[in-house]
Amino acid sequence: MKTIFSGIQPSGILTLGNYLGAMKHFVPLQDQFNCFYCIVDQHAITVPQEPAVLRENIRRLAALYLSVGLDPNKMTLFVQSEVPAHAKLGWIMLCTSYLGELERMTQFKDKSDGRGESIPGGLLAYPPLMAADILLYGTDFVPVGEDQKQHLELTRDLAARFNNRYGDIFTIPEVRLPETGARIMSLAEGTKKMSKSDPNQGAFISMLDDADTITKKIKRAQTDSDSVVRYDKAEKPAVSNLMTIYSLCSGKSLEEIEAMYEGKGYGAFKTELAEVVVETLRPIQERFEQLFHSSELDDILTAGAEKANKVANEMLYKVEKVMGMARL
Ligand code: ATP
Ligand code: LTN
Repeated sequence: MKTIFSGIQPSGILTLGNYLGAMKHFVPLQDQFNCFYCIVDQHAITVPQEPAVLRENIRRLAALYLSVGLDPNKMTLFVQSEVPAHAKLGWIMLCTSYLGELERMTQFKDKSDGRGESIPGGLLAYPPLMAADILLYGTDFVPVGEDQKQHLELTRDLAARFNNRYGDIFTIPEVRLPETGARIMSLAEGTKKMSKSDPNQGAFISMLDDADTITKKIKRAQTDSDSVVRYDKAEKPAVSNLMTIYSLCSGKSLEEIEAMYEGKGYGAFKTELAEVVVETLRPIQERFEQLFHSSELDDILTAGAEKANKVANEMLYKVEKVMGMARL
């Protein structure tokens, strides 16, 4: 059976972009693959986090993973910092990387922009840690949104570089992007990615927003002045983004949506879009409420870490052995 690995940062409450671009796709995979899904808290601390908030976000993310339909009997869910092999292989991968290739990463450039002399070193070291996450499990496929494609390419380069030097240790992983929804845009700016750490709360829909908030955010979402519900990514990025969200939440095609709102303007479109989004998130939010405070959640994470530690430690040992670090 082939192996899947993916991670999400507990750096805020997940957005509809995280759901449509990543999490939603994790669910059917659990029936066909050996899946590892990770709460990457060590990635989240590459920018400052408030301890109480981080703790809550880790738990929230764990509950959300399960609320969308991931089943602990079918996949392994765990917290990155509970599996020390990640940090250890992360260091080795950092030592395998070149400064030039790390500095070229778009996410590094975006997140370090405006920080002057105070760019956290972790932002630069982030992709080698991500490579370690993936390589520890002999991963074949990594389902992610489009923004992570570059990190996946680096992961492949690092794995190949290591294998060239030390022998065939790592599986070279492949990225799996969703056909649509790989890049859901901000509600405030149709050309910018929807991001959970956006300081403008109106720019994203959180998976835990209530119906009222969702409706308000969608009503205020950016559109354009021609009032035509038509999909045109270049000319009408904001409306096209809302249509993509509509399509992914309702199962209707973009053509059907265009036909439904022909001559009706944005008002009716936005009202019904809000309903479709609320209905998509409602069952997830109901399950979330039950899980968040349950001890079952702790048991699942404990069992997940145990299983992940076993697999990861085996790989780490192999790596350290070929490098001359493990005692024989
Ligand atoms: P942050 O804002 O803290 O950088 P993020 O919202 O980009 O976080 P991550 O935790 O880094 O979220 O990403 C989790 C997964 O969601 C990744 O697979 C990522 O590619 C995907 N993802 C994030 N934002 C979007 C988006 N706007 N559209 C589609 N997929 C997305
Ligand atoms: N870099 C990713 C989160 C992430 C990840 C991973 C995704 C960390 N480790 C391993 C896939 C596989 C992000 O910022 N979205």
